[in-house]
This record gives sequence, structure tokens and C-alpha cells, in this order.
Amino acid sequence: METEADAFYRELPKVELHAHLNGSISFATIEKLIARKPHLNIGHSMTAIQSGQRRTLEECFQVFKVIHQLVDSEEDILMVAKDVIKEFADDGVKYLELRSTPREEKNTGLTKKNYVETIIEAIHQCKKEGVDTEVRFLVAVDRRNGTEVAMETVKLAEEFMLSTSGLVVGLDLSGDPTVGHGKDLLPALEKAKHSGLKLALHMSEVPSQMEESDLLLNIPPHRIGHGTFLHPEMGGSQSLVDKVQKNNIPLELCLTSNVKGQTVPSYSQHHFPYWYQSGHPCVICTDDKGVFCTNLSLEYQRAASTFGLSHEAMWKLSQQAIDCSFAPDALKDQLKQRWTKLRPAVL
Ligand code: 6MZ
Repeated sequence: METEADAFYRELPKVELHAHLNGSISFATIEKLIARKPHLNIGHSMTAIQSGQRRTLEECFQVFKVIHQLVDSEEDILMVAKDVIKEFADDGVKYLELRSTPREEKNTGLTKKNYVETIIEAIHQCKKEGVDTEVRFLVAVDRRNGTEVAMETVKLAEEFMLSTSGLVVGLDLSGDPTVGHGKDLLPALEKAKHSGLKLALHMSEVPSQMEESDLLLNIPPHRIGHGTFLHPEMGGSQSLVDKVQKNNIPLELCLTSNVKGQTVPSYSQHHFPYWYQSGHPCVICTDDKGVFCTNLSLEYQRAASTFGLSHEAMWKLSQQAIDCSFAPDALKDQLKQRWTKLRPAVL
């Protein structure tokens, strides 16, 4: 971590709704993974984008490939998931929705089912150890893998939704936005929604995804990841904005990720205020706290300082994020009570 957020943002109770497991691995955990696999000759500069550095989105996706080499067994996944959950908890995150793409690895015999089971096990272990955050899981579909894999992944997510008594709450669509097309994934996404999984879909992360976004918005999903190029000022259209607003679909916004991945030229040009100022539900998230060297407190602080928002406004944002989560109503009520108790004295 390069800098630390002010105490106010660290202590603010927060909800994290957009965190990819393998993008969220901290420096300390990467060190442990490198020590387990020295023969891979992976250095830390290959797994993280430091302060002041930028990468193209394409280069970011190369970084994930490197990290995937380091995380290829049940043992690795258990360690990584537990460390990531604890780090979010240490950063004041009281409710966390983690997402990850199930992978099979021939070398270690890892199956996609083991992959998800291991993450569920990590969530259980953290709970037993008293880690102070509620964790839910979204199974991720990597768009590059096409129709069949998407359908298999949805079936896996459905099984786990039923067998984990609600720990698996939804489905994510992610991966390199320049690869594949949403129309091929539509049947799988619709099936997932029909079976009760909530949908959090990456949408318009790069320009030229307008037609796809229009298609995906017709489902409609329960949340949108990024949505950078949805609105007219970014080359999107009013009709896309209307669909998002009509269905009141919250946006998961990840400032540092977008700036470091160069889909947004600078913090001040981020699309956060476009939506926020119209009162649309916006949730500040990290995306990949390890790769982009950030944490949720820093993201809140960055949004406040860039757009001149008060502590009170940031408090409201963190509180409103509860309603954008995929938690069941009873848990949302519990979280709201916690927020009331944890309201910072300075407000
Ligand atoms: C789209 C992203 C992403 O699933 O192995 N991922 N997809 N846009 C982004 N913006 C930067 N950041 C991460 O975590 C890594 C995977 O999450 C997705 C990609 O599919 C990446 O391979 P898991 O835990």
C-alpha cells in the first residue's frame, strides 16, 4: 500500500460490492505465493500497478494471467481468500461481496467445483475466527470463454446457491471487454436470473460496447460494473441512460481501477458525478485492490477529495450501498442497525 487513508475513511463502516478475488491479493500475500513457487520467477512488479503507473486495459489482463499462475491449488485459494477477506475487514468493510471465476488446473487437479468450495470454506473459516465482516460470493463468468462455459458456470452457481444456504448470491459477468460478445452469453445470464441468482454485469467498460449494453440492459441486470461509456458525454446514448435510470440499476464505480487501466483519463473526468448528481444509486468499490494498489477507504477518500464531497455525503454513500447489495432483507436491516451504531462521532 502506498498511502493510508485518513482515519475518518478507515473507520467509516463500508460495503464492498465489486471485488475480484485474484485482483484483490495484497503485496504480503503475493510474497507468500511467490515463496511457494520460486521457479515461476515472478516479481512483484508483474502483479501490481504502483502509484503513478498506468497500463492499458490489455496489459491489466496480462497481470491477471500472471497472478493465476501463482494461485493454482486449493491451498493457494484458501490462503488468498482468507487473507483478502481479513484485509477488507481490517479496512472497515462490514459487508463484502467477493467474486471470482472458477478455474480448473490440470497440474494440481483443481476443479471448478473445488474452486468454489474452497472459497466457501474460506468464508466459513473467517466467520469462525471472528473476522468482522459478512461475506457473500458471486460466481464469475469470463466473457472470453463463450456460450458453453457460461452455461456450465451458471449451473455451478445455481448448485452452490442452493447448497450454501445463501452464501452464493449471484453471478458476475467480467473479463476482457474487447473479447467475446454479450449476445452469446444472454441465454446463460437469463437462466441465472430466472433461477434467483442476482446479476452484476460489467458493462460499457470500453467504448464500442453500446449494442451489447443495450442487449444486456433488456434483461435487466441487478447491478452494473463500471458503465463508463453508457452516457452520451462518453459516446453512449440517452436511451441507455434511460434504461439504467428507469430500472434504477445501481452502478459499481471503481475510480483508481479506471484511471490506472486508462479507460478514464483522470480522476476528475470519472463518470461518478454524472450519475451521482442525478441521485442515481452509485457504489464506490475497489475492483482489484491488489493489482491497483488501493483499498476501499482510499477510494472513498479519493472520491470525496476529487468531487468536493463532505464527510456527511460519504457517510450517506456508504449507508446507501447496503440497499444495493444482494444481501437478503433481514441482513440489510441488521447492517443498517450496525451503521447507526457505528456512525462517526464527528458527523
Ligand atoms: C473486467 C475484470 C477486471 O476472477 O480470477 N476482472 N474484468 N474488467 C476489469 N477491470 C480492470 N478486473 C478483473 O479475478 C481476476 C479476473 O477478474 C476479472 C477478469 O476476468 C480477471 O481475470 P478472478 O478471481
